[in-house]
Amino acid sequence: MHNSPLMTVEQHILEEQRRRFPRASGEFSWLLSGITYATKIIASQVRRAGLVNILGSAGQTNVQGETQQKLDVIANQTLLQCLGNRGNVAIMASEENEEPVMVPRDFEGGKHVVIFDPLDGSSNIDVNVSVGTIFSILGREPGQRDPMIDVLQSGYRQQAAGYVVYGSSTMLVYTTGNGVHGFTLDPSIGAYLLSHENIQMPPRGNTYSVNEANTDSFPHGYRRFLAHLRSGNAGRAYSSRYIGSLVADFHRTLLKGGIFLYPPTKQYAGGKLRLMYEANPIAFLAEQAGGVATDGTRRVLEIPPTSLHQRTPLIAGSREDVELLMKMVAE
Ligand code: P6P
Repeated sequence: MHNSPLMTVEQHILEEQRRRFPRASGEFSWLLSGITYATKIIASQVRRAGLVNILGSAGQTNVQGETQQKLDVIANQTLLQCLGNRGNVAIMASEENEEPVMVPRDFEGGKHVVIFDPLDGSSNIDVNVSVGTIFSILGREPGQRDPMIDVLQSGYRQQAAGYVVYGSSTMLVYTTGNGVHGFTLDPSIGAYLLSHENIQMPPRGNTYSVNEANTDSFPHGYRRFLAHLRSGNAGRAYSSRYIGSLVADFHRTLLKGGIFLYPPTKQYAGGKLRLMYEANPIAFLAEQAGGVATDGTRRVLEIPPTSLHQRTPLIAGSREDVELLMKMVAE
């Protein structure tokens, strides 16, 4: 039983920054508190989605050509507002915006770029399935230049990354390159409290997570790998778990081990998931928790970005499971 109150995420971020950068000004912590604040607002909207009739599409379509759910729009606007007033964010890039958004007042001096998927898996909202917010924070040298130079940085350059999963509880999971830590929102006090310190992914799991409806169009190595897991000759029995919401599927993989896969398919020959605001943050977390994240052949964090909304295959999970997949894909 804790004899002192659990640590809040803001305290944790501040202490982590001070430990690593003794002269830290706290400005990075201030930036991250913009994300925690925005996600508390989003959580309150998600929790009431069925009650205030904000379900159903906003009648608009986003850059992905998908019908925007009203909550998508609300989540996106909330993040843009909460991050736009931090004073140290120069550029924001969102799944919901075709182009990056420059913060007029801080574009000159801002030292950070924040890239996010405001409400990933939003098509699941109407059926009350967990959805999530995914974010990635990059550094930039202050100064005027093409914002795409600052945005299109490889994943290994991320300063921080994380997600909030709006599930049976609301949980924030983040890393600044010093391990992965989880915080559960206590709605009674509106604070994210440390609940999962230094999350480590088991070296091998017993769950695979993939949309099996696409199996016939997966490259051969993927089909061999999945058949091997199902064969009973994999040394342990595997279960299949797939929610169709990346944050929820990865969160389970992070905590329990196993492997999440979104391979190339007939419809998405280059993969469906987005590199900059889905695969890169997830890959940073996976590696920081002792796991592996690949596009099937190379490390996700080393994929050179060429456009903001580019897609990639994503396989992330326990080291032994992912390395076996990569071996079979290479054969
Ligand atoms: P499929 C949700 O739309 C999403 O972007 C991810 O959250 C999820 O992992 C994936 O797409 C599900 O795609 O083709 O299996 O429905």
